[in-house]
Amino acid sequence: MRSSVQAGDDGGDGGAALASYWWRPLVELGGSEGEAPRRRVRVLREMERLAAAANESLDDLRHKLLTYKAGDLWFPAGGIPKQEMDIPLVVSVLLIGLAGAGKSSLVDLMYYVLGRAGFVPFTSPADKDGRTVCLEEHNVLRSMRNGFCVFDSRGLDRDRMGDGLEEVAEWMEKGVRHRQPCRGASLLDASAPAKRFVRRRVNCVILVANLRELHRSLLSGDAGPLEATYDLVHHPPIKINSTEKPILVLTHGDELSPEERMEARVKVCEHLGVPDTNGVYDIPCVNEYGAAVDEMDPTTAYAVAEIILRALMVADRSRRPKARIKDRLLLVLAWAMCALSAWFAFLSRCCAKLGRANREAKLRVQ
Ligand SMILES: Nc1nc2c(ncn2[C@@H]2O[C@H](COP(=O)(O)OP(=O)(O)OP(=O)(O)O)[C@@H](O)[C@H]2O)c(=O)[nH]1
Ligand SMILES: [Mg+2]
Repeated sequence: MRSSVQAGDDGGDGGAALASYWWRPLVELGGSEGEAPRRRVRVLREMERLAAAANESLDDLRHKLLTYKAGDLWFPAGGIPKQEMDIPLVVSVLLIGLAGAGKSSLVDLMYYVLGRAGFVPFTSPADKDGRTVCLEEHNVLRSMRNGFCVFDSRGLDRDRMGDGLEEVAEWMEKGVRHRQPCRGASLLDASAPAKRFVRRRVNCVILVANLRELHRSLLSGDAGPLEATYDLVHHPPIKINSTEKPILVLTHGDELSPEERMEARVKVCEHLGVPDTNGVYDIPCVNEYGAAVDEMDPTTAYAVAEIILRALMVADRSRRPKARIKDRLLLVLAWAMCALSAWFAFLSRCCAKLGRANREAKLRVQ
């Protein structure tokens, strides 16, 4: 991967550079037209930041991820040392979104950007329509020293959102496991559930949404995709902590014109009630030839690496202190006291009943 591409440098391949720096024509226009000029300027600045960072520090960021160990991004707060925090060996990041949003393509892109791309793609098991059928754990760094994994999931169906949200809540509560079948996938498509794989607690959620579909939804008045995405963004179980907004990845932006792409991002973020730059990324997962975006687009490569870093930060910063033996004993004691009081309540009820029956028998004899 080439990380030294100059921002705005055509490099002899005008088409690729145009796709990589799609927002540049809007900068030249001044970026102040439209309904929300300030928002547009913020997005333009954010794109320039990513382009500049890709130029300067993509390799550093990649190295940081390659050498990451769970807990590296934790920082001390509350006077509790790191060894007393509940830090798992492997941090788990879960990708969720509607069907066809681009989750599996994003996983592929992560392999391209962070690992060594191979001839065989790393996509998750899919059915005949290309839809993922089970949760799939990916070691996107392809390294045994890896401190995190990414779970790909089957997209939720818009017309069965209630069911989908319930399944997401289950993943968040009970954890996720490699090859765990997803709801809605036919059993024939799903591989046999592998009970031996480790169940992992989800430490961060990345929400993937199709920007082109949301843009259409805005224009056509069919609010379905927007509402379904809104429900997912604000689904309480996916909140890792109360202040953090979910990381939002907008895909399929390459299928819109620069003007539409900018307008869609600003309006979609407004509609979803999320900031339009902080924690939101516009990532084309495949290029115009249907191939994964690689060194032709350093801005996207950097954004992919930053998404993972952000997810790991969220995961490491939401650690809780380990339960101490004293706390566990107190918990056991509390349960024992509850059980004892329930037992005495039961006994007193029985005695009261017996006493009443006895009194009635005596009255009858008299
Ligand atoms: N042009 C373009 N196509 C994309 C992009 N992301 C994904 N696609 C295409 O969209 C289709 C669906 O992508 P997937 O990655 O399979 O979507 P998914 O979210 O995994 O879908 P499910 O497994 O059904 O939930 C594929 O044909 C991809 O090549 C993108 O950013 N731009
Ligand atoms: Mg998929």
